[in-house]
Amino acid sequence: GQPIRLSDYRVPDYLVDAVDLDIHLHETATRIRATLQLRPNPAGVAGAPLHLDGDGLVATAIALDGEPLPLGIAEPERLTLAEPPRRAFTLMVETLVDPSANSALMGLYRSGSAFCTQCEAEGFRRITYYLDRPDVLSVFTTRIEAERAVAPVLLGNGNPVAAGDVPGTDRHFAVWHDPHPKPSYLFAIVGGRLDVLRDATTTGAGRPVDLAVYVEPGKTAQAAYAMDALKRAMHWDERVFGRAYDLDVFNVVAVSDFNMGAMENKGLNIFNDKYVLASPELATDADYAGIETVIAHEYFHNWTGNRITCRDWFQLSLKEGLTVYRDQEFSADQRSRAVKRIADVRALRARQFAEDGGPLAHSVRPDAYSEINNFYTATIYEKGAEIIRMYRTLVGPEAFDRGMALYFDRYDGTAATVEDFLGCFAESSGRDLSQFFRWYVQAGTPRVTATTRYDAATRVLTLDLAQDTPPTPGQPVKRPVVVPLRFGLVRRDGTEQPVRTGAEAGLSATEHDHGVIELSTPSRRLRFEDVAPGTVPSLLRGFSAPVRLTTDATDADLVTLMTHDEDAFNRWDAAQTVLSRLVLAGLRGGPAEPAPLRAALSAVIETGARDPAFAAQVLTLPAVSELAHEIGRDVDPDALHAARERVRAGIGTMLAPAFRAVLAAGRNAGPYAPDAAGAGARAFRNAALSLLAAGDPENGAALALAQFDGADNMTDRLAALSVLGLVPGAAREAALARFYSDFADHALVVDKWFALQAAIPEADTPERVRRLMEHPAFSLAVPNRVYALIGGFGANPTQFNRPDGAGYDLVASVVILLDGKNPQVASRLLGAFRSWRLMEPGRRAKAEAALRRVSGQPALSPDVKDIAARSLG
Ligand code: HT7
Ligand code: ZN
Repeated sequence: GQPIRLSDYRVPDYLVDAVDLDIHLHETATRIRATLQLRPNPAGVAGAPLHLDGDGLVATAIALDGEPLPLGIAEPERLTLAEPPRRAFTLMVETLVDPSANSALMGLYRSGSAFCTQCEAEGFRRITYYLDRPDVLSVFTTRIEAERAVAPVLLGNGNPVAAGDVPGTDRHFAVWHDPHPKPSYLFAIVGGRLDVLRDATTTGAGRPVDLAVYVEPGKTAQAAYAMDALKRAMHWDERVFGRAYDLDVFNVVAVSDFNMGAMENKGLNIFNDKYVLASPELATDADYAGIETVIAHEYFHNWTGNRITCRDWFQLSLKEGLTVYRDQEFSADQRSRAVKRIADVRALRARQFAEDGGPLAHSVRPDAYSEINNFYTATIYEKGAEIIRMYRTLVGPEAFDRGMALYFDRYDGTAATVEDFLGCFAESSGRDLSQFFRWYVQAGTPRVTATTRYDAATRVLTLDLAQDTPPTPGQPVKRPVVVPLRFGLVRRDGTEQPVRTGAEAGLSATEHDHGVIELSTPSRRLRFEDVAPGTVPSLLRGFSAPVRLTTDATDADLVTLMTHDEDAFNRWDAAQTVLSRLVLAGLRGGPAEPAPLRAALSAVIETGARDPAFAAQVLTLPAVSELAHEIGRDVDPDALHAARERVRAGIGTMLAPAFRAVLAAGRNAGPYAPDAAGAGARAFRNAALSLLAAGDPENGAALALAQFDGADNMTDRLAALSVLGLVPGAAREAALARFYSDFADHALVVDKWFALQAAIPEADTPERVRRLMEHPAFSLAVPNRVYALIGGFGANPTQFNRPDGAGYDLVASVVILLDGKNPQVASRLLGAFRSWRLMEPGRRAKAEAALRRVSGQPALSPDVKDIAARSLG
């Protein structure tokens, strides 16, 4: 269809004051009676026709103020009242839907034996006709009725107000009322046979809140960590942002069929069970961290998304970027702040920079879209979160806190825009933030270059900074953005060189006080006086802006930063830069010996006893996909992967004794606990194991096999299996077979087994993946299975990007096969092609042919059509 444009936004002509829903759940014929209290919007067009959105709906009855209307006014995609009353009126519509036939998992559908809903972005219109747009806020009351045996649990938004049996039948009902006006995308119900883990908390103001996590029967023990994370998130939001919960109950439901991670429906969060269920035997440390993050994220939406929602979907980052920022801060407070930052930046560079540098690049506030479901992206979420972090860096923590408080105060109960949000910080700081707004409207990752010149005679260090943003689709010309560069000067002896303010340095007093250079022009020169020889500027500390920074630092300078920088993020980043330089040098046929890093890496390993999580991050090289973006063109991923493995092998060999000592020391580790300390120690040992195995595969495989056999937790077991995964042979296949037979009953663990095999960098992997698609545990109908096996394969740099095109063909074929059933999952899989233009010409031609095969299919969904077209465009 036609793209939707921000410039076409108009206020709705009608408002809905109240919605009453009466839902009779049935596996194949659920009846929904919706009674809407409507009135003309004084700000809209008087006497305009009323168009309610539908998506594949069938109406069985319609009445206006109690008078029946002809069913002909309802088509599958819309219901029209040509001349609605010019006063408040009541519209009743009855629809009939088949949840069992709903394979797209949008609207009302079945997951296992439960009924559940997913309404964001436009799923409510698959349940009933409605003004399905986020700026229409209404008070919802929902009555749900079902056979008691089919659905003993009946949940809705808000507070429970009534429940009971339907006399003379085997049916029962529950009534839920949500006093907070909300848009339809936050509506939800759940019905089914579910077990529940209960708990309770009290807000600072004394409101008691009943908490519940609903899971498939028999799994409540696996919900304990999610419940714990929920309570911590609730307390944190009160303490840090002053936001308290606002209902009597908070329910979380875990389902196994879900297109994304989770959904923040008011008072009734629905989760992909992957982000709820955990036990030491079945979940890894990364899974636990993911649960903590996603539970917090959905809970935090209660204020950033629900109480204050988005005026339209162009404002999606208003809630998503801000809520990601909040969950990142929460996790940073729960764990190591530096390590959390490193992990977030690694993910940002891998996913968001890749998106921003390819054909799917779009701005954080797009001005047009053809399929909103395709805009739940790393740019909206992660780059959006970086923008929030930059506000804080620029205006300082106090003005940031005042701006947030102003936002909550002023916009509570409304549907807001990113301009509204920015206005709060302009007001709280007294600053003009109009140039800063470019971060929302300009796509692409800005490049910042730093060039230094040191004059030994005058002891003056000159720093020249420059910025530019490469063109992105539809935005050929870019303007300079405001780049906050947190910085310091590190002397060769490790001490911090004091920085002076004043005209000679070119730094403003604010910049000096904040320790932040604001680069808002194409270039800028700074002069630092009385600087000791060998002093290195440390720029972009804490990754203070989402940019690609290139400096003229020598390897020795980087080792200085790696060893001495007071900023842990930059210590890590300096190491990453040296390591990626090594890989790229090896790729060009030059020497790629890690010897110059021996002392610095040894020191990292030594400090690993104190900060193992940080050490593990230093010992993990940039991913092939990240290195590919650094190279920028004509990439041969086989050669790149091989060069990266050679560097890993070199480090593994050079530091083998130290790594063996790390492994030996870990043998006495106590019982498993999913806390930051335990997770850090395991990450460190497993990084050591992985590098040892890179240096000496035979010995590494033996060590990995021993760890695989002896592990008492999934983290160590899976880490060992992935090391084995890189060593072809019978031992690997036997371990894989044993892993499957031990965990065949645990679908989320079987997903790890699928993903691990899909990641094997060997020529027969496509064949293996095709075979696994026939495995009884695989199903194209379950998003988690598809993401694990096909999504996992799409992230395999050498096999997805095979020179013969077989990898591209495999993913393209699955996309085509899946599109008719679940367009959202199909279009996410197609995202694997986001970096195809980086490849050398042979691969590029194969990728393009596969994309053309997809785009040439008849009857494609809007989701896949949009991604295919933009990928080729
Ligand atoms: N706000 C939620 C988005 C979401 C979603 C969007 C489209 C299709 C299915 C979906 N499930 C969840 C998730 C979040 O950011 O919290
Ligand atoms: Zn979200």
